[in-house]
Amino acid sequence: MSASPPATALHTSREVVVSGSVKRRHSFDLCALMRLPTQLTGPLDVVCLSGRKVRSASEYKGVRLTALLDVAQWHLPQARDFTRAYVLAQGADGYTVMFSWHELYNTSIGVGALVVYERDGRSLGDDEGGIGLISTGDLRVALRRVRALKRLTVHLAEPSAL
Ligand SMILES: Nc1nc2c(c(=O)[nH]1)N[C@H]1C(S)=C(S)[C@@H](COP(=O)(O)O)O[C@H]1N2
Ligand SMILES: [Mo]
Repeated sequence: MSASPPATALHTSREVVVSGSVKRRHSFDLCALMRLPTQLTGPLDVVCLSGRKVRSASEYKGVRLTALLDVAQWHLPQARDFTRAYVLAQGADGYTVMFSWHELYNTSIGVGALVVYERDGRSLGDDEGGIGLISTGDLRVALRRVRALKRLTVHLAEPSAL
């Protein structure tokens, strides 16, 4: 009889891979994340689209999403490619959310978009998905809170022909 891995192991992340339109594909484990400048969220209500409060946390600890992207470096060959650049953040279960270059570097959303590894002073366990993402500047924080963050993929949106 083959033992299947526990369900939690399939939905947890110990490493985030940054790929796509980047100069250097890069993978960040917990040690690599801890070497980047630390950010704290402060007290936070995690509210879903319905307005339901999923949880309150006194504090998440992590690093800015832009810090990871800056290590990998956006590959933007043409002048003004940044205006159509975006990143998809994907969880182990395929849950995917999007941030545009503009949101991250040209609005305050980028300041609060964090890759997190600790909550209320304790590292995020496998039951909580391990490494995650949270966008503290969102009105409904639960939606761009990605559990078990596995991949960040940089894309350039294709404009349609005129
Ligand atoms: N990987 C992943 N993250 C996810 C989701 C999901 O389905 N998969 N659902 C989102 C939604 S709709 C909600 S309400 C919250 C629930 O947060 P919790 O699992 O921390 O309670 O997770 C968000 N993050
Ligand atoms: Mo939700």
